[in-house]
Amino acid sequence: MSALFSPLQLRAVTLPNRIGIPPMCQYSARDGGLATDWHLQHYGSRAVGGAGLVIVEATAVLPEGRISRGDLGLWDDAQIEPLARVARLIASQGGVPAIQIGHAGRKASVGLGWEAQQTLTAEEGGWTTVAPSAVAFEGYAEPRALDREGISRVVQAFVAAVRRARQAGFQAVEIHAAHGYLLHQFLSPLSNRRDDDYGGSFTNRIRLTRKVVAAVRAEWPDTLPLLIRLSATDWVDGGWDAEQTVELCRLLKTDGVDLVDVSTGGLVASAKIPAGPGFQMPFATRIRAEAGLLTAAVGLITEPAQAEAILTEGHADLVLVGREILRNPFWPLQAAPALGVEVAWPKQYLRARPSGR
Ligand code: FNR
Ligand code: 531
Repeated sequence: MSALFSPLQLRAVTLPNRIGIPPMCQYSARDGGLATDWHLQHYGSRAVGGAGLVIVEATAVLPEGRISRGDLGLWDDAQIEPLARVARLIASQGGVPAIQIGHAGRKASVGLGWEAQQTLTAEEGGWTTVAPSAVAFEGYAEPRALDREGISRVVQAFVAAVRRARQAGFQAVEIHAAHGYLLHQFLSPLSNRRDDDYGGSFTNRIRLTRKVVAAVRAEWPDTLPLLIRLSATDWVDGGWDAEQTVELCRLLKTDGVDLVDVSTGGLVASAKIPAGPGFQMPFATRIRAEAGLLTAAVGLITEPAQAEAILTEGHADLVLVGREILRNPFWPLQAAPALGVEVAWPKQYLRARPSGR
């Protein structure tokens, strides 16, 4: 057997293998956050392709928390059934359906991924963004600092969103606290200039993330796993860094987080990120070793042997393969024989199996 094709137990949920698809915005929602046929084919084909965990893209807990007008949402009950179709299709193919929920904060209200990435004016359909402080992301509009009522509204919106995610049939939920979005904006001293108990010290800057985790954990069934995605570093001196990430993860373990999905960056547009094969993996290694939490490694993982080694060398418990699976939805089915493993093919496609059977 290979490590990559061994199951992973997360509370009452069993991933059939260690290959996950990380959340990747499709900017294809209609009418204010509703999933479409695009999402059905996009996620369905990749579930057919054999990924053990399929994490649906960043889904906004509030309309103003969307990155763009094309973002999915879970702020309204009408959004449940279109997403339930996606979750059912993923599960029907043997994959575990998960969804990432988040709030874009000061990085909200921009164009679709292939359009201009700057804050849209009201005439362009944009809105006033919010953040811990009135500090703009480079090149974006200045956000409004959230007051305590606004913070409480965000926490409650995460709770309502995971309740809807459960109704939609998702078996895991991932809190988006990475990539320079709202929760990360509170974590980093570069964006969080507050002088109340949500800003300044490490304890204050992690307060909102821990509040959201605690509230979501209390709402999400105890039998189901809770994941969080963190940016382990801002890649900027004086920013959020690996030491603070490890310290936060030690606390998140006590808060009931089951696995940390370890990314980096997104807070500072001009940060110099040393991207390369597995470049974020060392952070997953550290969290796994020093915080005693399961981790997912992600970032330019494209080869079966590379993915297998990440697991066998103890760097992470799950490997997330993003753009490579955009290019090739069937990457997992093709990775198996490369590692000497026989995996079940969809019956409809058996005659296409490489062995020609
Ligand atoms: C992403 N990524 C991303 N990350 C996240 O936390 N939520 C999201 O919704 C998205 N959306 C998204 C869209 C697209 C088109 C891309 C390419 C990426 C980041 C993604 O999950 C992953 O961390 C990176 O792509 C690095 O992994 P790969 O692609 O090198 O395997
Ligand atoms: C790509 C990205 C990856 C890592 C750091 C910063 C940015 N992003 C992230 C996405 C949106 C589109 C591309 C999200 O996290 C929602």
